[in-house]
Amino acid sequence: MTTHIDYGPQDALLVVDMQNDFCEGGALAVSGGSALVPGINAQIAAARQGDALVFASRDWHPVDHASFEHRGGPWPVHCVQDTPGAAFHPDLVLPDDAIRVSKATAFDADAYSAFDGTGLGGYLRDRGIRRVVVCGLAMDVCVQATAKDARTEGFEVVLLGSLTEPVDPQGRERCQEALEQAGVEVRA
Ligand code: VGL
Ligand code: ZN
Repeated sequence: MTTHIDYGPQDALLVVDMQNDFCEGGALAVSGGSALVPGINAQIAAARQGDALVFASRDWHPVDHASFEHRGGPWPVHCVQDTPGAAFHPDLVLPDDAIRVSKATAFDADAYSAFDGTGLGGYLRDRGIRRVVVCGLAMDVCVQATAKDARTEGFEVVLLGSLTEPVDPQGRERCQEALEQAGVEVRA
């Protein structure tokens, strides 16, 4: 069942990193990633219906990014700019006016949060946004960092718990507790 959010013009839906490399068959696949797509599409439709803003972040690394194993980083090569793995999931229905946010684009730095180095916080404030609704991948990496930063930036934050999956299958509870501690409302 889809979580019902009563979207309005002061809300932003932030779909985090629903890219091929984070879904089944991708370089850094999160189990259950692809299965989130229909529910996320329903949220996008509901957000538009309620005149909320829709954002989609993407991990968008240059070749030889500092986070890759061959550069001493923790991750296999993933989400290299303009490769199929970096593309949004083919079934994700992103309206043309959804705002794409690229992150972690520098050679020498990683950025897990969609707010990190993007100017997103200021932009949301300029648009009069008060609440940010978050879903996507991965729960224990970029979703967690993004939801925490959204709180730090002063927004009310709702995480759609059934529309996110962690890299570490054991990570869900720990992650949920940390987020609730940070003032994020986690909804089923
Ligand atoms: C992510 C690992 C490395 C994510 C990004 O989007 O959750 N995870 N880079
Ligand atoms: Zn990455």
